Amino acid sequence: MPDLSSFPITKRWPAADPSVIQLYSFPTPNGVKASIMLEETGLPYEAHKVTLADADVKSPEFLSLNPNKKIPAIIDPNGPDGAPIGLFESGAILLYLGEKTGKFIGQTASDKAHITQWLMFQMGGIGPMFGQLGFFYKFAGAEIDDPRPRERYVNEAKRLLAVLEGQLAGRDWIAGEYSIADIAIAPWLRGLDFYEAREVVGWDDNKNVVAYLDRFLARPAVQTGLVTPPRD
Ligand SMILES: N[C@@H](CCC(=O)N[C@@H](CS)C(=O)NCC(=O)O)C(=O)O
Repeated sequence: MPDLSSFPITKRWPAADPSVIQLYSFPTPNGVKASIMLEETGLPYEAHKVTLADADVKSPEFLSLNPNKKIPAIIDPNGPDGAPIGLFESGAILLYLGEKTGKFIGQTASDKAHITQWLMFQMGGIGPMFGQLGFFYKFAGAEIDDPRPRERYVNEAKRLLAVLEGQLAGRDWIAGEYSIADIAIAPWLRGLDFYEAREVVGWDDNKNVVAYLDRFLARPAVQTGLVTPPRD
């Protein structure tokens, strides 16, 4: 049985079964990328709820695994070289689990490169820009009188949606086959609804994107991943 005692996070969130992947997460657009990927690959795992409250995500135990203090993070007891490995950053987790299983990362070198390209488009573009949109449109930033931050992120979200709309013309999935790029992108599209920002970004004008999100949400693994770990 693998020994995870060298990971201080396991003191606060103990592993019931240390032989399976330990997921530390909350069902947010970044968090569900990891749970959806674990569901899609069929890898055995155990999910621990780490809320966004400072007492959880900024606790010393959590930051022992992720010094950046953000979910998701994982420990794989059966890491490369037979040793346990801890990982944070949702994009890195998707790539790692993809490489581990050979699933959803493409078969040819060019497929892999394109899937990675769209994964990076989400990590560097959609995630940060939609996140700022949520802040300035719905959350604390909505109280700021200066309209420029809101306008900037609304326009940037519209621009990114248009990129997706074009790429999805004639394609079911962003890089051809269903991949980690879709697992990264689609939860953020769903997030626009949570931010109550669909109308302001012209969601309904992007027919390919609308159909794409429906297709994604219909997958059984996605439905389970979206509620793992449960909020309550
Ligand atoms: N680039 C990181 C971002 C992770 C992230 O922003 N996580 C948010 C939830 S979606 C979080 O933990 N927020 C808590 C906080 O900022 O205090 C990743 O993709 O894993």
